[in-house]
Amino acid sequence: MAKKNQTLGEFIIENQSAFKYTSGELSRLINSIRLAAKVVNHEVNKAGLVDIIGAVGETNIQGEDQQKLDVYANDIFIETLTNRNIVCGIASEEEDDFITVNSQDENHQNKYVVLIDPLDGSSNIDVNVSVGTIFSIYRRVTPVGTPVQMEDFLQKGSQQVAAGYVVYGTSTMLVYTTGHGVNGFTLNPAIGTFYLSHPEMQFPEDGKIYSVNEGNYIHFPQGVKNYIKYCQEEDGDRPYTSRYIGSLVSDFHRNMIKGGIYMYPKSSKNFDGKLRLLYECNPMAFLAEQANGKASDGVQRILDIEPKELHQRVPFFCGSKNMVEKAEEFMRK
Ligand code: AHM
Ligand code: MG
Repeated sequence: MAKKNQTLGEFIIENQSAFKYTSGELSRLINSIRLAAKVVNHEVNKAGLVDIIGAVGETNIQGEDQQKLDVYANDIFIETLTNRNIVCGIASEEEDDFITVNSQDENHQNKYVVLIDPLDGSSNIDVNVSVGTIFSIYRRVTPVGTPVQMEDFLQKGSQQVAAGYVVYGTSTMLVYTTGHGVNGFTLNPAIGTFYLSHPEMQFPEDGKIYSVNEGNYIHFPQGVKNYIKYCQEEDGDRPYTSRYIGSLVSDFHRNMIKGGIYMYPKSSKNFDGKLRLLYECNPMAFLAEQANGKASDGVQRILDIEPKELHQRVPFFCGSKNMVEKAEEFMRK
């Protein structure tokens, strides 16, 4: 049972027995993500000081090279997961291929793979808007003791054992699920501890917010255009409010708390939409379903899609159940 003000560390230990396999490996893995999140948070918070501490590609006054934040976040997550010898493989938005974690001393004994988008929405960094990290965790399907294979990463979203995100916002939060609901933890930056602040998070069944990049409107399929017009019509609780940060994690987080739908449809410019199935849509879809919401590509449940490649893109409609169903209804017409 989630208790408010519990620390994330305590929560992980207390809930370990709820996992299907209780070797403690998944707990250690979530603990490493917690650690990497704190390190990245520290760096993200300094981003505005770029004129003072030096820009990307420059050497700062202490003689340190300044790195682009998405590259930095990628390195931190990979380093943390690799050094602690916890996973057998990692795939990242920042890497063309998956990384085999070569645990020589343990001979590929690790059972989990992690897929991450280390810094989603990173174009927002320059303007001091919230960004996030998204992660997705699976048990490998190939035998332990052998190097990890592509098929370990190309699993359907329904096979995820855990997923979550970190939002580096007005406060920094880590929100995750292991298939037993969704819990949100807020970082107290003064002491570097995450506390349970949002136990058992749920999407309201209905919402009043729609989030979509309307600049792409003329390129959207007719069903999507009609749904957007429906959102804008005066009728009952409509028109809805439009809110689009352009940072998936933040848009999702707000919609989960307030009720809403996030959409990144296909368009005549991007036939498969923009977002990546494995490390953006699947983890968000798992969280959405665990929080009583829904996620679809417009036709099909996201978590049922059979992945074909690591960086595959899919159209994405995610949020309050009744809103996603309504959008699907428009797209079927
Ligand atoms: P990124 O992984 O390159 O940061 O792109 C993903 C982001 C999402 O966070 C956001 O919702 C979307 O791209 C915004 O795209 P657009 O600017 O096309 O509306
Ligand atoms: Mg991304």
